[in-house]
Amino acid sequence: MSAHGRIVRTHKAVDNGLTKPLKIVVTGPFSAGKTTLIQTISEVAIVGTERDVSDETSSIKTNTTVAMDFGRITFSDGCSLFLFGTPGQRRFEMRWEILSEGMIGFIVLVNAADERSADEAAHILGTFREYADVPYIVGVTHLDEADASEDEVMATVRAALELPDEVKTMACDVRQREDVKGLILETLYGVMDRLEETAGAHS
Ligand SMILES: Nc1nc2c(ncn2[C@@H]2O[C@H](COP(=O)(O)OP(=O)(O)O)[C@@H](O)[C@H]2O)c(=O)[nH]1
Ligand SMILES: [Mg+2]
Repeated sequence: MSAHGRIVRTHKAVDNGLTKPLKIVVTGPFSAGKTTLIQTISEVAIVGTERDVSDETSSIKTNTTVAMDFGRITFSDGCSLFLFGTPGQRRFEMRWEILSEGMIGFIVLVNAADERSADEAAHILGTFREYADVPYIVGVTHLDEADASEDEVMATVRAALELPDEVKTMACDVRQREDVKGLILETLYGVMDRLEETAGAHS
């Protein structure tokens, strides 16, 4: 089915009773691109709080997100998609569960140029899968800065995250709007597929 057809179907599903704003969580390790993804696509200001970090990560980046990032996309029929970005570091893990409440799906970002990123993402993915059995996709960022080829990086990420075949990995640069749209649409397609499977199982 065409992308447009699928989006229309998404809206129909919303009309059929999902009246609450739809929520997608964006997670992943430090510097994977969570905040950037939300800034690239969102129509409202980010409410995440940036503060200097004094630990060993400060040499990588001078700021880190200590509170969640928030974004919103409103579709033409007025229905909204809320995006919540998690703070990446493990010491904020207790907030993840609160953020993930009611999510319809989530996006895990992995930084291809940081060798620790995939293992850290595997830990985060494991934690999120315990919170809720919802569809998710994996976006691989910073491929332009990676030493290995895209194919190699993708294979490494799939292995590190032990992804089942049905879970998609997408190469993306979250500074690019089209890439972010692609990630969000894939996440929504996953949600639609799951709804169909569930409907099929009950009929
Ligand atoms: N070169 C490159 N930089 C990227 C890419 N994606 C994100 N960035 C940059 O990586 C930095 C960290 O991103 P940020 O959104 O703060 O990461 P977060 O810690 O996951 O929120 C920012 O300066 C982004 O502009 C990418 O694909 N390539
Ligand atoms: Mg951030």
